[in-house]
Amino acid sequence: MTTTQPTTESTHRGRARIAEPGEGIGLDELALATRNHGMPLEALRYDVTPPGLHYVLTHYDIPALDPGSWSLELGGAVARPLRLTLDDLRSRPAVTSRVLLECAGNGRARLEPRPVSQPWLLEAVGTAEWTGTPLAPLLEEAGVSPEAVDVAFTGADHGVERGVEQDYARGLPLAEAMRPDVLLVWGMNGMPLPPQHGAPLRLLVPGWYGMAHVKWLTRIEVLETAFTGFQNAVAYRMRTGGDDDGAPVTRIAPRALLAPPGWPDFMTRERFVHAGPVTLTGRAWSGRAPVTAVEVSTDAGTTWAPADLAPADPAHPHAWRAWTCTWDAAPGPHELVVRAADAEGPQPTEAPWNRQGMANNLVQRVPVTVLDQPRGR
Ligand SMILES: Nc1nc2c(c(=O)[nH]1)N[C@H]1C(S)=C(S)[C@@H](COP(=O)(O)O)O[C@H]1N2
Ligand SMILES: [Mo]
Repeated sequence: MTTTQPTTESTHRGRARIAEPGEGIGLDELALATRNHGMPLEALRYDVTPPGLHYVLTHYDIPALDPGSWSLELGGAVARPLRLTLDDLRSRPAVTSRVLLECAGNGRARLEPRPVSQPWLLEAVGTAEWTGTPLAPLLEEAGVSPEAVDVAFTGADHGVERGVEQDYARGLPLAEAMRPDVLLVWGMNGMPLPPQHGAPLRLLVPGWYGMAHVKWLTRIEVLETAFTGFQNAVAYRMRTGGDDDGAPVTRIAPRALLAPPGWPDFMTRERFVHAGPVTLTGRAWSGRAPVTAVEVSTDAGTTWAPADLAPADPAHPHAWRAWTCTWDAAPGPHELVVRAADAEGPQPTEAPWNRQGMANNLVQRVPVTVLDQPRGR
């Protein structure tokens, strides 16, 4: 396997494609959508997303790795390079941490014009209990160079993206890699990490969008210069024009989601409820600052009412928080809208567009038809 080649805008062959006005989702996007599934929004009811309901995003193929012969290399600008087997890692102090993951492309499919990529609506999210060992003590044992700036994490998966052949790799600023809550993870929800979530070992960077949590880890490399691989320099940037560098995608922007109430139409997913009091529930989160409020509108955003937000749980600062409110539903069509705010501000009600459809935390809108006939079959 070749290692990741440093890539810049001028050396990669293809740019992310933007759909033509009115162009529907294509078979290429459908192929990605069937491989990379979202979390059904009714699963917002669980504090911890049950196995198989957590979203999955894999750029290339799930690699074939034998946990018995697998090992992790920790090298680069360190005094003492390390090679660690899974048993070596599991014999170290273990931590279990409840952490939400969200793909940076969540919400992409609703952008106009649509960036052609994994066409997420709003389901690219989940919360799991991850078990692993903190990374910082391993970096300390290896002896990080005082000149170090970034740490590069490379996965065993290999593919081509916009003409660039690569192993999936991401660079993380050293200060983030040294955070005590950054883990090397081998367990998920009390079970071994499943293949699709990065077995035998993945990185966990609480608060950051999904791309930072490198799966199928094989190599950690301390760097004295900024990492310039494709997934940092080209992908995962907030580009608006064709040539601007764009700010890097980092921490998760605030979002609230509503577990769609009532029952759906099979094809349109339109929702129906009976008139009367309806309990609305959902979750809210932010990776950049604590969530301060959740508001709900039942008239398409004209008026807003505060929801009851569960208090922050100090044991789980990077999990989502439940919210609830009661809606006195009158017969007729309604549009429910929810928005979260954190200390840095609320979710936008207009989509801020960028070329790759990254970090779009536009508010969720849920059309609901309220029926006045009594409940029955
Ligand atoms: N090695 C590797 N790590 C990866 C990816 C990948 O394609 N390869 N995808 C990333 C992206 S974009 C996301 S959103 C998360 C998804 O993690 P999950 O599939 O466990 O939900 O994994 C990240 N880690
Ligand atoms: Mo992602």
